[in-house]
Amino acid sequence: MSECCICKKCLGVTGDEGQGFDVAKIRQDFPILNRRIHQDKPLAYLDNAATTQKPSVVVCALCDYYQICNANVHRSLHLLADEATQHFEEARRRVVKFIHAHSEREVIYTRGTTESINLAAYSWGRRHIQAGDEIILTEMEHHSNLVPWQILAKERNAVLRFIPVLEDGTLDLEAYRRLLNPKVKLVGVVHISNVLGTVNPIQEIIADAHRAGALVLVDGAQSVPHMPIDVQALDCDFLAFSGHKMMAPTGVGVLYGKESVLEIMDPFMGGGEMINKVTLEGSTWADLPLKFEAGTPHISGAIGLGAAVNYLMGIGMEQVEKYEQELTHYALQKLTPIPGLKIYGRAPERSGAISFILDDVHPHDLAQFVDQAGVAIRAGHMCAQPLMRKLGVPAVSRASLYIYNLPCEIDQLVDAILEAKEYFSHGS
Ligand code: 7TS
Repeated sequence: MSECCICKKCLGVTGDEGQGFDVAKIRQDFPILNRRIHQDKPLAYLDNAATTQKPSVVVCALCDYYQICNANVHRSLHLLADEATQHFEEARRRVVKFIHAHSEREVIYTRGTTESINLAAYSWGRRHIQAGDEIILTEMEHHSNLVPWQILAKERNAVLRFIPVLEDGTLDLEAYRRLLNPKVKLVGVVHISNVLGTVNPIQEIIADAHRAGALVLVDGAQSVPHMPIDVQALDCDFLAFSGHKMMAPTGVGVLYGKESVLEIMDPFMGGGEMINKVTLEGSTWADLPLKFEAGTPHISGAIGLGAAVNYLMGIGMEQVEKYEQELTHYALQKLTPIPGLKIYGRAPERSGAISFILDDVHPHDLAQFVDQAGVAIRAGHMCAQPLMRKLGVPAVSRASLYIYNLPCEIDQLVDAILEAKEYFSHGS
C-alpha cells in the first residue's frame, strides 16, 4: 500500500482527464480523507452509499449561516431574516438548476429520501389511491420505497405488485409490461440500486407507465449524487433524494414533483409556514412549495445543500459520472478474480455500489476486519431485506465509491480482503 494517496497508479487514472478534473485537488477539499486510523493506516472511505463526506465549502456555508446571518426564514422583516431567507431560497434555485426542474415550485425541502417518499405516499396516495388500485414497485427497493406504500396499500385496500429482479441484477422489463394495466396508478422505482449497483432504465419505465396512465416516483438517493439528472427529459412525476449522500449535511433532502401533480395534493403536515389563512374553523394552504414545508425548516441544511450542489456543478456531473465509471471498472477488475468472493449484481449498466460475500465469512466480520486495515465499508441487509431474501443471503458487505476515491484505496480494500481470506481460512 502506497504511503501517498495520489500514487502513480492513481495519477494514471486521474491525471489526464483535462477539463479541470483533478482528484488530488478535490481531495484537498475533504480534510477527513487525510485521517490515519488503526495504527496509522490511511483511511479509505468506501461507504459513500450510506453517506458521503462533506467538502470544506459545505462546512463553511453552515458556519457562515450560523455566524453571520442566523435567523428564521419567511417571517421576520429584519436584515438577518432577509439574508437567511435569500440564502435558503437561493439554495432551492440551485437545486432547480441541478435537476433541471421547471421552477422552484417543484422543489420541496424534506429531511431526505425517506421523508420525500412518505410525503408522496401520504399526500398523493391518500387522495388518489382507492380500493383495488395497483401500485407497482420492484424487488430491489430500499425499505424507504417499500414500507410507505405497504402502509398506504393496507389502509386503502390497494394491491402492491413487484417487478422481478433477474439473475444478473437487472429488472425483468417484460414482466413489468405485463403488470401494467389501467388499475395501476403509480410505479415506484429505484434509479440505482444501493445493493446491486444496477442503473435501471427509468426513461423507458416512465414512458411505459405513462402510456398505461400511471404516475412514476423515482428513488434517486443513489443516482442524483452520481450522474446528471434532468427531470424534464425523464418526465418523472416525483424524484426523491437525500442531501447527505451528495456532500450536503444530514437531515435535508428534496422531493421534486411536477407542479401539476403537486397542485392537486393535500398537505403532508400542518402547522406554520404551510398556510395562507387560518381561522379557528379551518385553513387554506400556502402556494407551492411552502404548502409542503410545515414548521421551521432545516435552514442550515438547505444552505449546505446549495453549497454542495454548487460544488458538484463546479466539477460537472458528466465528469463525476465518467470518473466513477472508471473507478468502478477498476474495482470490479480487481475484485472479480479474488477466489471465493461473490459479487452481487452484474448489470451492464452499473454504478460504484459493489456488494459481495467472501467464502463463508460473515459480512459483518469481513467489514470489521477490513476496518482494521483502514477501509470503511458497510455490512448488513442494506435496508433491502426482500432483495436479500431473493439473493438467498442474510447480509452482504458493500464498498461504495465517490468522486474523491482513488484506485489505491481499492487496492487497500483488495489487500484487506485477501488478508481476511487467509485469516478466516484458518478456522479462527
Ligand atoms: N433509497 C435508497 C436507494 C437508498 O440507498 C437509501 C439510503 C434511501 C432510499 C434512504 O435514504 P435516507 O437518506 O432517507 O436514509 N441507503 C443507505 C444505504 O445503502 N446505506 O445506508 C443508507
